[in-house]
Amino acid sequence: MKNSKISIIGVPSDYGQHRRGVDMGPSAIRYAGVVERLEELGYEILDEGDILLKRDKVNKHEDTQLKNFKEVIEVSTQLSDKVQEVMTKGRFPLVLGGDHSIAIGTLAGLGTKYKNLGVIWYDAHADMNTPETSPSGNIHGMPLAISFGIGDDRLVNISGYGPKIKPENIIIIGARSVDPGERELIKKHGIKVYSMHEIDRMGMTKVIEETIEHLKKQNVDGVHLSLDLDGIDPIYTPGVGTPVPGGITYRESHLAMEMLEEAGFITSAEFVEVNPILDERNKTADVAVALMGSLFGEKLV
Ligand code: EXY
Ligand code: MN
Ligand code: MN
Ligand code: MN
Repeated sequence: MKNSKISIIGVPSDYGQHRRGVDMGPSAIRYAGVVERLEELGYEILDEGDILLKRDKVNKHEDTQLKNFKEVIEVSTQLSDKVQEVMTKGRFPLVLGGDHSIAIGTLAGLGTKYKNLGVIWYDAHADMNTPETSPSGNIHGMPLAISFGIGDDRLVNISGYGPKIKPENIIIIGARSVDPGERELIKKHGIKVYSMHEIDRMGMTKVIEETIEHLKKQNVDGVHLSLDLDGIDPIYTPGVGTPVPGGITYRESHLAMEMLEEAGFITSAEFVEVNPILDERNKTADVAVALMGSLFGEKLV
């Protein structure tokens, strides 16, 4: 990684979905040794601590069917500010979730600096539902659509502007559970998707080569990796709220991280959906930290 200074931002939010426990994700990832692992690689790590959340969760539905709407707005706004502060200090933002709704805040922060940001969305899901198409009302199924301008205006305009990213700069890797409304948006906006079908067929090497090539062609000024641990097969990462079988393997994921590291263009990252309550002996947090090792340049020899 070009930037040798990393700031870790914990976001203990479970507001984007209905299962408790994912708010403990940042603790589980710290417990799995993220700071030590990255320090070992020579990075200067600053743990910025966690975004502070009021735990007065009452599931107010307000004027929307979106769950915990107000809380998600609050978390996103705080996180966006924190990401901006970290970038001002010249540091690499490494965000630990929390459910995937936190990406709304991460991207809101990043978009203030990067006007042509590339986004790699490593996930079993497309996270492109809208209030109209969502089968669940869970905001963690919506952050990607929100970030390119589709969804509730108040979420689209977090930090006073929107959209944050361009659909042509998005690449989804690992998709295998896509809702009908999401499929339509993917077609309408020409979003690049490498589903499990393409990964099986082309192999991860080609998938990442094409991803890098595409983002370079788009002339992106930064690349954000948003890695949902449910993108990986639940055999390896059982501690997630919405597991989907038939996912990316552990080895393929390491290869992907290593190739992204070699490309040298990742400027921020987030690791989300780690839920220690659903996990087996912190396996999922361990995988998250192992993948961070590869993303930040760990080599065997
Ligand atoms: N597509 C489903 C929904 O919108 O409710 C499931 C979404 C899961 C989203 C996650 C974590 O990536
Ligand atoms: Mn997701
Ligand atoms: Mn997912
Ligand atoms: Mn490796």
